[in-house]
Amino acid sequence: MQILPYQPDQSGMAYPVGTTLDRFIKLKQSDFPFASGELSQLLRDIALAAKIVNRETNRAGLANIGGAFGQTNIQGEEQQKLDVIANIRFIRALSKGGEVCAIVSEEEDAVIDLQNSSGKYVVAIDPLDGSSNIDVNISIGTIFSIYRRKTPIGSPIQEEDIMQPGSEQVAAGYVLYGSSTMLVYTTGFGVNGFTYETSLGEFFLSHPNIKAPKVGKIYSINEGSEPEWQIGIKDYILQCKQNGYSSRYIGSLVADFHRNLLKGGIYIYPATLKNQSGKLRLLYEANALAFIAEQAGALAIDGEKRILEIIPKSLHQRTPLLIGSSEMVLEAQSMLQKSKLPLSQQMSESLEG
Ligand code: P6P
Repeated sequence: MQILPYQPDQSGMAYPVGTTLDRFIKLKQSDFPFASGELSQLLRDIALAAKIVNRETNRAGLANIGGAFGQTNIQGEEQQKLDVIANIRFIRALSKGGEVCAIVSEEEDAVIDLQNSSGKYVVAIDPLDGSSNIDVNISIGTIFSIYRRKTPIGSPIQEEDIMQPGSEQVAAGYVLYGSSTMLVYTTGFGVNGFTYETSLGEFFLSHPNIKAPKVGKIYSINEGSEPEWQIGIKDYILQCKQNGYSSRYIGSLVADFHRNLLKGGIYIYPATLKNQSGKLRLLYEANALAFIAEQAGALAIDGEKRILEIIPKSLHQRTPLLIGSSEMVLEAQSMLQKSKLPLSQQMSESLEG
């Protein structure tokens, strides 16, 4: 009888593609020498909620859960039914998992204190970003940041547990509900992407160790607000056009960010007259994507400084966001710095043309 050793054909892979998310989390747990598995369990809880939201998203057109919910959230944005469902699903999964003490959600005015005296982690989440695209079947996403609480476990939640700069994140990720559903996350040791196999109900490692190209030929910005851009943004986008770059903007941050991360490119949501601090929220959108970007060798700034350095001052505060390939972000930053005028003066000059 002949016995031959199993030879997996995974040449050069740090982790064999096809590894399930659960197995990968377990394999990577050793990155946290003193971890006792809570963060791993928390990541699994998020993945479970993502599977449920994925199912609801796919059924939206059939199960009468598409469309508007008839209320607006603290942002003054009309809540879509799936926004509300996703918010409930993620909060329920995080509260049942037992690892989380507090949640900041785009859909909730206040911080949710889970009254969990053993919870070590705080989660900031946008349960379903880009939800106005649901009715027209465009990709949407979930964005999450994970922090360790600062105050003693078991004591009342304090502002310092919540208002942490993005540099304090212990993990961050996004779920992209697109032509396939993907979960991409980092714990500070690189970025890995998992694709959901619906027939098996499992996420499988499909994009190990994602590294963003240092330069790309794609720029993502809403050209409709061009008259309100700062001069530096106008100059940079004009340069992109002169270089023959392609404009790709689908109005769904996670989808635009994910494409630029893989192919190279820059996404810009600048300060405008309508949104003087930008539109995107710091705690549960910009910080998470900035952590992932930097872990993948890309950059994320507010026009001047790293997103991850911003000290939050309010729960739902917004920030301008320039994120993507490092050389493109640096070029845009330098053009903003060249136009030394203060933001308001830049924009009024820009409006005067
Ligand atoms: P605008 C969706 O509402 C979102 O938060 C991002 O997903 C998207 O990139 C951006 O806003 C689109 O905003 O003003 O260009 O429609």
